[in-house]
Amino acid sequence: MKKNTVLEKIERGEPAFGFSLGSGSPLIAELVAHAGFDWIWLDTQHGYWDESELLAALQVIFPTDTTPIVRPGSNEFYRIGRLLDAGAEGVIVPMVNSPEEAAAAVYAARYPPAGGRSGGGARLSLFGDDYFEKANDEVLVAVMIETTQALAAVDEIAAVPGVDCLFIGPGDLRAFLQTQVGSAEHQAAIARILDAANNAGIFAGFPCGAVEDAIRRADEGFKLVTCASDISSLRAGLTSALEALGR
Ligand code: 3PY
Ligand code: MG
Repeated sequence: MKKNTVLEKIERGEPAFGFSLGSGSPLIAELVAHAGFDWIWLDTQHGYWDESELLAALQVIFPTDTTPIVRPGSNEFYRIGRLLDAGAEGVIVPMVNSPEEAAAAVYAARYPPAGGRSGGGARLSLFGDDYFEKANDEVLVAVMIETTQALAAVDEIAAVPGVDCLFIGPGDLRAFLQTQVGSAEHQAAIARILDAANNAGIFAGFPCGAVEDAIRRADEGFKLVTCASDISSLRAGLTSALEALGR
């Protein structure tokens, strides 16, 4: 089976730097996939992907060395299975608030006996004849810790077998904590989640909007980080062009 190069990198102790896509454009996915990031985050929770655009994006990412990881809109069994059947090499499941919800995400993403994922999906033959034997080791399962409920149960969530990564949702965490990004409380929550992942022998992830933040988070020990997004890059380009025009 095609190796998950993000997992390989993280197993070597290195961070994997990604780029987030929400615009729903396979063209942009193709350009980013050839640019040289370790992974692409295709966000179907807050991004604008429909099913056929997402499939087209996974098809153009496939021949590159970039690993596609998809955020489903919800922690839903058939949704997660469909994303993996389409060729996602991992899922980042939003709003996972309890060990039971983490176990449900694992159940959807892993074949028996580790889970209950249903077998099927024509594209999977492209990954190799041994896909069904190897997929449980190669598919990355990240659960998002982004509520006070999840924070209170973070050690139990981290201990759920089959969870690879605790992925922080800093924006939602800020809202649930009723605080500001960067406040002492926000920072303590982030540190608490990183510790929980490390103590459980798994890794943690962080979505960053700027490459300097991604490098800082990687230095702190986060392994699965994004550096920027299509929308933020477009906005930055627009702002600098307009500034140059004096507008
Ligand atoms: C959050 O900050 O809540 C996220 O989900 C980031 O994508
Ligand atoms: Mg969120």
